[in-house]
Amino acid sequence: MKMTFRWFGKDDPVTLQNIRQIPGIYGIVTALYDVPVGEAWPMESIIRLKETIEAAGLRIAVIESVPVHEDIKLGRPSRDRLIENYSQTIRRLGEAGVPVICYNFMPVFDWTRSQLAYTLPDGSTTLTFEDETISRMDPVNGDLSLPGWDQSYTKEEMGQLIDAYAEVTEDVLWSNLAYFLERVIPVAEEAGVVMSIHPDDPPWPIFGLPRIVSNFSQLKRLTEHVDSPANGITFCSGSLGANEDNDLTAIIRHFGSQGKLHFAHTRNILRTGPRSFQESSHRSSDGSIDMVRILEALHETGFVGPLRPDHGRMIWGEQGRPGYGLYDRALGATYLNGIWEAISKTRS
Ligand code: DNO
Repeated sequence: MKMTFRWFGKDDPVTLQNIRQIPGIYGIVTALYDVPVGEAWPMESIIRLKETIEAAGLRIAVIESVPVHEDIKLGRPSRDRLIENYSQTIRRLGEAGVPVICYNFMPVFDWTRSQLAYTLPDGSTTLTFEDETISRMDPVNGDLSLPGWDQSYTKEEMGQLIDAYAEVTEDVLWSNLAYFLERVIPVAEEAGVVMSIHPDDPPWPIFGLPRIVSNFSQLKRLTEHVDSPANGITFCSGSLGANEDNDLTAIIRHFGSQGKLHFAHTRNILRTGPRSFQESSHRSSDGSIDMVRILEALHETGFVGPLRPDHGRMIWGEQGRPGYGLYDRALGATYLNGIWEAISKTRS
């Protein structure tokens, strides 16, 4: 396992120097944030990013994400040109030595929460998801705040996109994903990069939009559709773990033993009711997920890929990007490194 840390580029209040001082950090998980979705990433910008990170004594371990344009998910005629641009980005990232690309196939919304700063009893704040609140929200006319990810469209465009998905059933979305994979996976193979799909967060449909990457059988179906080590998954304990029917260690063992688990997000959540959860600290006893079991399963499958702590609470008065402050994620990295060291020394 290689411990990594997400960095949102030069505008991130968390600096590369901050990250380098966290014990045991191997590399950075990052992206280019100024390229419009759908365009090929310029080689010079990729090289500049790489040099910036290497100058800080670190390396790019994963690109998270190269976003998939909505027209590809919708299966619109422009998808062929957009997939060609995507393929160009894959080739360039391969050329720059990037080993893993993380992406998702969630219509319109990437990760979504009902509250971004819910106050816990200890005074820290955290992200929460409550189904009841979400189902009352109107994403276009209401005050839904969208965390972390690129807000590249206006509310009006969002409304039009949501309407466009009225025709897109799960089956249609699935065939659009299949179409995408059939074209980009051979490119990734040739470029020496692995594609690593991130599961839906949360792992169920929201706002009436279909979601098809939420459980074991869906992950299995998509990885088998183009059966290649380059067509793998990002295991995310917090996303998949929000549904208690997902057997997390079975998922790790299955994809890990096939060499298709390329990246791990290991965070904890506390399930608070049906389709509802709070993000807790990484510590097992603060949430519903047993981190020791997760890391043991990864260790057993011989996982050597990148892993990162994921969303942290806001603690010690830190202000910043929801879920992506420095302190609680750094505690998470240290905790996870400690568990890994203990497992490594007690088993071999
Ligand atoms: C949330 C992240 C996601 C993830 C994308 C991958 O914090 O895990 O935004 O980066 O879904 O494409």
